[in-house]
Amino acid sequence: MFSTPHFSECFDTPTEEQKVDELRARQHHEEEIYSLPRHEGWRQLSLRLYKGFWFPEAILPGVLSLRHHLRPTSSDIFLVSFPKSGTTWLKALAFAISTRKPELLQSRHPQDCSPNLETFFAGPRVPDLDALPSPRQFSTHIPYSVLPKSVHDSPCRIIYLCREPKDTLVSTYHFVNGMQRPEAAPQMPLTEAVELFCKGLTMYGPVWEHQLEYWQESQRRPEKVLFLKYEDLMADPEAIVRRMAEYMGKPFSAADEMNGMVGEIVRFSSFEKLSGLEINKVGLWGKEFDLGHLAIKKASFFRNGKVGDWTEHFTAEMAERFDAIARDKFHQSGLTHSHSSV
Ligand code: PAP
Repeated sequence: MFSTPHFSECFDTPTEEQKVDELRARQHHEEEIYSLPRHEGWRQLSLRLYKGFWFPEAILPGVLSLRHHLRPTSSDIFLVSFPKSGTTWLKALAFAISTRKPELLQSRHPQDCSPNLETFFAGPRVPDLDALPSPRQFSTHIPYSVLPKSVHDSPCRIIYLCREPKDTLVSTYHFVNGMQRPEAAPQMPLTEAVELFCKGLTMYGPVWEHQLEYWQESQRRPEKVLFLKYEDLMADPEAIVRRMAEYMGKPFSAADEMNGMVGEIVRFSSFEKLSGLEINKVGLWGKEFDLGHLAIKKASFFRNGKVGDWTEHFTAEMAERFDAIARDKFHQSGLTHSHSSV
């Protein structure tokens, strides 16, 4: 039985000894982070290059910490995506599939249904994940090659949601320009966002390598990685929800089918439904993780939720630039993006 995770229970009051150990580990991580190449684009958002990918500097302590501390169990499910690829949707669906209570999404922001691991670990305390009820669902944006070996080696499962990078860029562009902090940073023009994104200089970028790593692992070990596409989810949500449920070890029973459970999960997780709820419209998200400077508006996880919105923003040259990179990077991998041509 899946019960509600209480993230606060993962942070007991530390002993003096724990405090000293955590402080030492933190200082050690900071030294390592400050030695990494740095870039400041995207409205002064500081990025660091770690193992071939650009991580937000504020999150990197969490990445280093969880690489050290994370001990997955075989029943854990990791919901993984490149930022702005539909993580919120994936979390809502996975939560509703697990609980079989999609109506609970009316009183809970989907981002609060499963902790983002690197954010969870980025604060001053190391969370005790054993306090979370099993089966646990986590989310992360960490590339496959940067996940700890414990995740690679464990029978835990990964669901990866991939989105057409042009739509991901447009979503990122609006998200970053909508951020309240840093207050002084000017709005960013789209041309500059495209330039940085194509060079991989974006949160967890480059997107193409990110997607390719999970794609290749899903081909090698389909039991380990279920590779889904935002566009397929939009085209036939019920079919994808059934695949997810099977993969999560929670297939729908004849009674579920009779009761219209699949349709209810799709309906309660839909953009239209979620974006209209007060709980998803008002207030800031992220405050509880002691990362106040990263707190973002809850509403900013819902913009318009469309496939192909890039056609409203891109010139033909921008689109060709993206498509040329995809052709080059995905060459002979079998990975393609649907709905990608102008
Ligand atoms: P994150 O990476 O910060 O967690 P994420 O949820 O991946 O954010 O990205 C938000 C995008 O998913 C937004 O896309 P857009 O800017 O192109 O509109 C958001 O609208 C979209 N999204 C959120 N919820 C849903 C949903 N239920 N169905 C479809 N798209 C959704």
